[in-house]
Amino acid sequence: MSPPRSAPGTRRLAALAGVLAAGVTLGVSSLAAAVVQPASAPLVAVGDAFIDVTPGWLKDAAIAVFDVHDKTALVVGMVLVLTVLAAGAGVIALRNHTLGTVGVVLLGTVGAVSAASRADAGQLAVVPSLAGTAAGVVALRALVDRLDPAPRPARDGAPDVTGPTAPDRRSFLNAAMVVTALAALSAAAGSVGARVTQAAGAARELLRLPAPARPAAAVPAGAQSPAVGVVDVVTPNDDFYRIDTALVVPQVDPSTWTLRVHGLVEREVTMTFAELLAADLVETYVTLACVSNPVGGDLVGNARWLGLPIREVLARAVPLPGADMVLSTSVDGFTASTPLAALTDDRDALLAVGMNGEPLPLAHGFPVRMVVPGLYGYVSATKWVTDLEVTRFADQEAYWTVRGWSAEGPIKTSSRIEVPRHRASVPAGAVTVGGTAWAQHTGITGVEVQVDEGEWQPVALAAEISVDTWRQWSWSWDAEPGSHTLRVRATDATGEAQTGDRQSMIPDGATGWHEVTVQVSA
Ligand SMILES: Nc1nc2c(c(=O)[nH]1)N[C@H]1C(S)=C(S)[C@@H](COP(=O)(O)O)O[C@H]1N2
Ligand SMILES: [Mo]
Repeated sequence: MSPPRSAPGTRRLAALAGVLAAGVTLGVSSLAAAVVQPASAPLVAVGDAFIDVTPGWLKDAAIAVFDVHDKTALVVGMVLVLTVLAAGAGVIALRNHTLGTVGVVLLGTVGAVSAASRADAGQLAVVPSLAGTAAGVVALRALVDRLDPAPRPARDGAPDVTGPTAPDRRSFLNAAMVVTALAALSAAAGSVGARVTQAAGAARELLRLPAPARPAAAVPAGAQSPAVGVVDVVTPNDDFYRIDTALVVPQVDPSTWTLRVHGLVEREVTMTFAELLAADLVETYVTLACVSNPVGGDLVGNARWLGLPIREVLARAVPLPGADMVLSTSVDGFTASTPLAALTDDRDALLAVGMNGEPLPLAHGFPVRMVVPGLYGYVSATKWVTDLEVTRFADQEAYWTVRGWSAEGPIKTSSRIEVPRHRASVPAGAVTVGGTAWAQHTGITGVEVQVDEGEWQPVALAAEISVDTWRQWSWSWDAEPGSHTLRVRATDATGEAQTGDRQSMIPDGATGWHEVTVQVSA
C-alpha cells in the first residue's frame, strides 16, 4: 500500500511547516536557555561543539576568509543547514507523521547532547533543547495535519483515498501565522530574558576599579606614527580584535568568581574578586597577538592593562621543583599552557581586571583574564580565567596543542605596512609610508623598507612605549610612476632580523615579510 499522493504545492507547504517548526524550536529553546544558561541553547551548543572539533587548518581558513566575523559565518552556515534539514523533516512528516517527528527529535537530540557535553554545562543544560523540541514536534504536527486532512488508511491496510487530497490551505496559513508569531515572540523574550538573568553586564557597569599601586608611565610623545592611516598606537577597546572559541560570551558574575591555584604547589590558594581588587595592582601597556594572524594581518592590539602580577599569586602557592608550566582554564573549558618561567620572572604577566581604564569588556574576559607579554594569546591570554594548575609540559596539553599547535608560543618578530594600502593609487613624489612592528618583551630597534628589488632602507621609528608593546614607524618615499612593491622587515633588540622565510600560522605563527603593491600615477 502506498500513502495518498499529495496535491501539487502541498509538499512545498510541508517544507515550510518544517522550517516554521524549527523556528519555534529555536525560539522556545532560547527562552528556556535565558533561564537556564544562554550557552545551552541548541544552536549555540552545537556551534561551540563544532568549534571544538574544528581542526586548526579549518579554523585558520575560516579566519582567513571571514577574519573576526568567523562566528557570524558559522551561525549563518548552521542556520542554512538547519533550514534544509527542517524542510526535509516537514516533507517527510507529510507522508509519515511518526518519521517526521523522529527527524525533529533527532535534531533536538544533537542540541541536547552538545549542550550536556559543554565544560560549563549545568545540570539543566539539556532542558532548552528538550523544551524546544517538544514545541517543534507539536507545531509540525499541527501544521502538517492541516495539509493532510484525508482519512488515514483503514486498519486492514486499504487506502480510503487514492487521488490527490485537497488540503485546507486557509487553516494551514492561519496555523502557520500562529507558529511564526510564537517563534518570534519566544525568541524576543529569550534575548530580553538573557540580558535580565545574566548578571555580568550589570555588575560590570557598577564596578569601580581601584587606582593602580604602580601606574603605567605615560605614552611618550611621538609614539604614534606621523603617517596618516597608521592604526592608533593604543587600540580602543571597541576596535580590539576578538578571538575565542565561545559562540556566546561567557557570563561570569564577579561576586561569585574565584581563582583556584593548585597542582604542583606547596599550598593551594583560592582568591575572590574582592581579594584581587584589594591587592596592589599594576598598570602596564602590553600588545596582544594571535598566532592565527597572517603576515600583514590585524589580529593584534595594544592596550593598557590593570591587574595583579601572576607571580605574586604563584608566590603564595609556592610551585614545587619540577613544575615548568601553568595550565590556565576558563569558565567555558578553554585551556592555555604557559611556561612557568614567563609567569614568575620580572615581566608584567597579569591577572588583568582593567583594559584602557575600564573593567574588561565582557568579550575580552570579564571579570578576569591573563595577559602575558611576549606570548601568543592561545598559550597565555586566557579570558574568563578561573583556574591555574601548576604542572609540567610533559603531563598536560592545552586546548590548541591537542589540535596540532605548538605547546609553547613565543611571539615572532613581525612588521607590517599600513599606509599606503595594498593596491592603493598614489601620485608620484613624496609619499608617506607607515606601519607597525612588534617583538614583545624584546623590543624593536630597527625597521627597514625595500622598494621593488632595491636596497633595504632604514625608516624613522616612533617612540617606544615599552619592550612589551608594538612600535610604529614612518618613511618618506620618493615615488616614481609605475607599479611598485614595498616590503618591510624589523630587527629586534637582540639584533636579530625578522626572517623572510614564508611559513603559515600552524603550528606556531606565520613568518615572512609583508609587502604591498602600489600604483604610482605620473
Ligand atoms: N577563554 C578563552 N580565552 C582565550 C581564548 C579562548 O578561545 N577562550 N582565545 C585565546 C586567543 S587564541 C587569543 S589570540 C586571545 C585573544 O584575546 P582578545 O579576544 O581579547 O583579543 O585570547 C585568548 N584567550
Ligand atoms: Mo589567538
